[in-house]
Amino acid sequence: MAAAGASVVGYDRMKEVKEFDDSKMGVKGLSDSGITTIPRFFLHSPETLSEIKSSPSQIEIPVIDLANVGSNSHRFKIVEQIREAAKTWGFFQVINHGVQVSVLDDTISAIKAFHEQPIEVKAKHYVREEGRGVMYASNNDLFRAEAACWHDSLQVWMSPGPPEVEEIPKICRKEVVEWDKQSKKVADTVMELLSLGLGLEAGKFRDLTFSDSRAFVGHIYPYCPQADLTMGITSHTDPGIITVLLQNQIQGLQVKHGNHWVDVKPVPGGLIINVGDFLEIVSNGKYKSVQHRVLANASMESRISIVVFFNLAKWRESGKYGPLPELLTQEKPALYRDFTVEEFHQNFYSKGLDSKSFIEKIKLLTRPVAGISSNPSHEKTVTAKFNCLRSTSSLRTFSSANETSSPKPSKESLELAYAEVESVFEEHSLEQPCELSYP
Ligand SMILES: O=C(O)CCC(=O)C(=O)O
Ligand SMILES: [Fe+2]
Repeated sequence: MAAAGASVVGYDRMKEVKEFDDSKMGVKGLSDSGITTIPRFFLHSPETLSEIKSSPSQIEIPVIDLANVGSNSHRFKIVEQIREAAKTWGFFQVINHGVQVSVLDDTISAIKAFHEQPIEVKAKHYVREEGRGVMYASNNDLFRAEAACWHDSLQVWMSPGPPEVEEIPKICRKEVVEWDKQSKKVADTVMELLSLGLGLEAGKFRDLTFSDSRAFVGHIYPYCPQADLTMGITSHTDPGIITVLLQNQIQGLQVKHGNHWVDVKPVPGGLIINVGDFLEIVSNGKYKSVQHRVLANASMESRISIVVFFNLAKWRESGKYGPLPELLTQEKPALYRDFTVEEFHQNFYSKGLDSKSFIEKIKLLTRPVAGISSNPSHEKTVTAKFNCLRSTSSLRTFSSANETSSPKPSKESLELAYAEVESVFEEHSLEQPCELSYP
C-alpha cells in the first residue's frame, strides 16, 4: 500500500483529488455508489493506521451535571469539576444543560437530511471559500492535508457577519439558526464556569467577547467500505476557545488522554465540550487543548456530528492576543508570547489539520536553554533575551526572567540582543524553535 503523500510512479494524486472535488459528490456520494475499495488519496500512512488499531482505554471522559448551576452551593462544586476536567482532559460532556432533547434530535435530523439529499441538490452549495458564508464540501483541508478523510461537512459562519438566512440550505435552515442560539447559551454558561475556574469573574469571557465568533459545522461520516485504511477526521486539536459538539448515537470520536485513546461514548442528551488552542493560550496553559480524532465509520448507519466552534473574536483594540495578564505572576510568567490574528490564521490555513502547531510556535522558553553557553548565567541571559525577542509583549517576559528592571527595552537594545542570540544559536548549531520576531 502506498503511504499517504508518497509519490508513486504513474499516480497523479492531485489530479484524483481534484476530480473528486469537481464531482461534488463527497464521500457520501462515493459511499452510496457502492464502491468496495476507497480511492488511494484516502489512504493514511501505516503509522497512523497502526495507531488506530490499538484498543481504546476503558476510561471515559468526565460527565458534568449542570442541573442547578444557578444555585450557589451547586455552582461551587460544578466550577471545581469543570476546572479539573479542562485541566486534565480538555474534554467533558455536560448533561442537564437546559436544551430540550427534541431540539438536539431535530438538529441532528436536519443535518442528516441535508447530507442525504441527491448529489445534484447538494452540489449547488459545494464551494471552498472558508471563513465566511456557507460552505458545503468534503474535507475542509482536502488540498492541504497529506491524506483525505472520510467525512463531508456543511459549514455556516454564524458570527460575526452571519450569511443571509436564505443562503443556508432550506432543508436545515431553521435548525441551524436555532442550534446557533442554543449552543451559544450552553457555551456562555460553560465559559462562565471556566472563567470562575481560573479565579476570574464569571462574566470575564463574555466581556472578552469569547462567544461572538462562531462557526457551525454539520459533519457526516457515512459508511466506509475500508474503514481500517482511512480516518473519519485526522488527529488534531481545535484552534479556538471552546467547541460544543452534538453527536448521534454512532460512536467514532476518540480523545487522547495520556498515552491512550479514549472512546467518547454518546450520552443521551449530552453535549461534548472541548478546550481549543486559544483557550490554552489565554489561560496560560492551565486549561489543555487535547488531541482528538474520529475513526472512519464501519457501520451502515451514518455518523452525524454537529460542532460549533467558538473562535477568536475581536478582543483587544491592539489586535494582539495572548495569556490574560490577570493570570501572570512572577512565579507563573507567560508561557506563550502574544500574537496577531493574522499569524493565527496564516498558521491554520497553511496546512492540514494538526495538533497544537500554533501553540508550539509561540511557546516561550521558561528555563534556560541548556548547552547554549558554558556559563550558566550567560545561558539564562540569552534565554531570557531570546524569549524577549520572541514575545511581542516583550516587557513581561523580560522582567519576569529578572533580566532587567528597566521599564522598556529600547529598540537598539532589542536589536543588540537579537544579534547576540542569533550568533549564539549559530555558533552552537541550535535550531531556532520559532522565527524571531520583535516589536
Ligand atoms: O465529529 C466529531 O465528533 C469531531 C469533529 C471535530 O473534531 C472537528 O470538527 O473539529
Ligand atoms: Fe475537532
